[in-house]
Amino acid sequence: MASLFKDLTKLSAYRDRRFPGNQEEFEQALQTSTTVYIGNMSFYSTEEQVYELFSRAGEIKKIIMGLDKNSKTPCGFCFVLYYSREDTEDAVKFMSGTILDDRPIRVDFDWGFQEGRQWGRGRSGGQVRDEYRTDYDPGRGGYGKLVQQE
Ligand code: GTA
Repeated sequence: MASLFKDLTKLSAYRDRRFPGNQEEFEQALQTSTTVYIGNMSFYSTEEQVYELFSRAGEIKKIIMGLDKNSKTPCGFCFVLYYSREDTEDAVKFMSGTILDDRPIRVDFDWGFQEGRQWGRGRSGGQVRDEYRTDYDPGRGGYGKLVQQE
C-alpha cells in the first residue's frame, strides 16, 4: 500500500535536539522508522493499557515507558515499536487523539528508540513540558514543577 504520508516535511513537528545527525538524516529516519512516540499520557496509565490500545494498529514488538530519571516512575510518555511500517503509520493515523484514562493522547512518528531516551529530560527528572506548565493537571503530578517551587 502506498504511504499516505507523502509530505515528509510534515511527518512530525517535533525535532529531537539530541538526534545524532543532520536534518536530512532526521527526516529519513522518520520516514522509515517503525517507532511511535505517545505523549500527553497520564502518569497512571500502564504498559498493559498501551499494549491493549496500540495492538489495534498492528503487532507490537516492544513498549518502552517513559520514566522520571530520579524517581524511575512513569512520567507521561512512551515509545511503541512495531514490526511493520504500515502498522506504524496506522498508529499515527488512527490513534492520535484517542482517549486514554480520560486524556487525548498525542501519537507522533519517532526517529527510533535508543537507550537513554526513556528518561525525562527536565531538570527535575520528568518531561521538559512538565517543568513549564502553569495549569493544574492531576494526571501529571498537579502543577508544573517550576510553579510548585514558587
Ligand atoms: N517523537 O513530540 C515528541 C517528543 N517529545 C515532546 C519528547 N520526545 C518526543 N519524541 C517524539 N515526539 O526521548 C522524546 C524525547 C526524549 C523523551 C523525553 O521523549 O526525544 P522530554 O519531553 O523530557 O524532552 O523528552 P525534549 O523532547 O527534549 O523537550 P523539548 O523539545 O525541549 O521541549 C518539549 C516542550 O516543552 C516544547 O515543545 C515546549 O512546549 C516546552 N518547553 C521547552 N522549553 C520551554 C521553555 N523554556 N519555556 C516554555 N516551554 C518550554
